[in-house]
Parts: sequence; C-alpha cells; structure tokens
Amino acid sequence: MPDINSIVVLTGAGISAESGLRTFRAEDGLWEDHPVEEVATPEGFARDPALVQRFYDERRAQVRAAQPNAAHEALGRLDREFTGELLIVTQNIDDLHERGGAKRVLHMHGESLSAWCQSCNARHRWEDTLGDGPPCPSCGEAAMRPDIVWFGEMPYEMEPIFDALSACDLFVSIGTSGAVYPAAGFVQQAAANGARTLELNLEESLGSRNFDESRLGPASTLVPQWVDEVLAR
Ligand code: BJW
Repeated sequence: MPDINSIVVLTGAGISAESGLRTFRAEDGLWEDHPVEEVATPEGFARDPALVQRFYDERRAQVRAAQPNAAHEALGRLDREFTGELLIVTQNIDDLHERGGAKRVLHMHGESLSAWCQSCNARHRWEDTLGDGPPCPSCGEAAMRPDIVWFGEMPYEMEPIFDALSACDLFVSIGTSGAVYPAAGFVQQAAANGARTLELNLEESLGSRNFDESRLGPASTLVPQWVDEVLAR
C-alpha cells in the first residue's frame, strides 16, 4: 500500500449527530422545522432578523451543551499523532473538533461561537445570545449577525483548502450528504490530483459514487477504526 503523507478530512453534520446536534436534511433534521430560505440566506435575515437571531441563539446554546463524541476524539488523536500533513475542513459551526483535541481545523461555513459586525467587519467570540442585535464591542453599531456562511455567500478559507486538496494523497469525507457546494466537489478535486478518496457515512450519500471506497456506519465506530488503521501504518 502506498505511504500516506498528507491527509485532508472533510466533516459534516453527521459527525456531530451522536453528540446530540441535529443534521440538516434528515426527516427530523433542522430544515424540517426551519425552512432553509428563512434561516440560512442573507435575504431571510434581511426579511426577519429576529427569527434568524433566535434560531442561531438556540443553536449556540445547544453547541455549548454538547460534548465531543468518539469520532471527534479520534480525529484529535490523529492530529496529535500523525506526523504528516493534516487538514480537517469542517462544514460544521460547532467547536467539537477543537474540544476533541484537534488543532489543524478550518471552519469553512463559520462558527456558532463567533459574531460578525456588518458595520466595521470585526469578528468577536460570542457565547451568549445575539437577541435583537447588541452593539459591536469594536465600533458600537448594532450590526452584529451570526458569523455563519449562508447560501449565496463565499465560504471561508477557500485558498488554503484548495491548496491542501491539490497536495493531499488521501481525502476522507465524514458525515456529509454531499448536497452543498463547494464542499461537495472536494472529492473530485482531490481525485483529479491523484489522491485516494474514502467516505465514512451512516448511509450512501449523493456523492458516494465519486469515492474509491465508501464505508457505511456511525461515525463514532468508523472514525476510530480508520484512525487506528492510519496510525498503525
Ligand atoms: C451520519 C451520522 C452518523 C447522520 N455517523 N454519518 C446549483 C448547483 C451547484 C451549486 C449551487 C447551485 N445553486 C447554488 C449553488 C451554491 C450553493 C449550493 O451548494 N446549493 C445547493 C443547495 C445546490 N452553495 C453556496 O451558496 C455556498 N457558497 C458558494 O457556493 O459560494 C460561491 C463559491 C464559488 C467558488 C468557490 C467557492 C464558493 C455557501 C453554502 C453555505 C452552506 N451553509 C449551511 C448553513 C450554515 C451553517 C449552519 O447553519 O449550521 O451549512 S447549509 C447546511 O448544509 C450547513 C452545512 O454545513 C451544509 C452541509 O450539510 P451536511 O453537513 O452535509 O449535513 P446533511 O444534513 O445534509 O447530511 C448529514 C449526513 O450525515 C447525511 O449523509 C447522514 O446520512 C450522515 N449521518 N448521522 C455518520 N452518526
């Protein structure tokens, strides 16, 4: 088997499901109660800011109450013990990778515990509610919104992510449905540059056919097994 020197891991809502955080597109998912165009678009926020702030205030509280599970902890161990290049790109806005011990993490869709001032562009760590828009600690304007990438907005950190995808020899996707771009296209990008591609997901995803290998099951089982395999090489 060829050596592994550089790994990119992409994670989605499925890795945090066993920590009690709801995914988006399941039958009991977040979009069932909150239509996506209402809470995850800039137009929805402009239409009804109080509704959107309430949605993210509740999610922020849920994130703070959740604990990392065995899958987050296994990636934390990978980060500590894998001596090659590693980048964990998460679509998740929770901080469970960091609390599971991972350091090499990029949040491409923003972070629940961060607020962004639309007036002065400052970002602040934010653990409490945003409610009806408190003043920005930097400029004093009441223009703070959740620091979240909504549909139609540019995800964060695309340059380092594309650089890592073009240099990795293994791309692993964990707990994501493959419904949202640009993340859904990362597998093809990595494969085009010669990487092996592996999917770990509860069930077949929209992108399964693009992977060299798909393993089906809960992340809390599959991820520790895969990390053991990598570290045993
Ligand atoms: C388990 C498990 C267990 C369950 N163990 N697994 C037409 C074609 C192509 C693209 C577009 C198009 N029209 C518009 C676009 C672009 C658009 C897009 O993709 N739209 C699609 C709907 C088609 N994308 C954008 O607008 C993005 N920006 C953009 O493209 O900018 C332009 C650009 C140009 C060039 C380069 C780069 C950019 C922005 C997307 C923003 C997404 N934001 C959200 C909400 C914010 C975060 C939040 O509120 O939390 O991000 S949407 C939502 O979906 C959230 C997620 O991060 C994202 C992905 O969802 P995820 O994680 O995959 O969750 P689910 O629920 O879908 O799946 C969970 C999976 O886990 C399932 O498969 C389960 O089986 C599995 N699972 N339990 C393992 N225990």
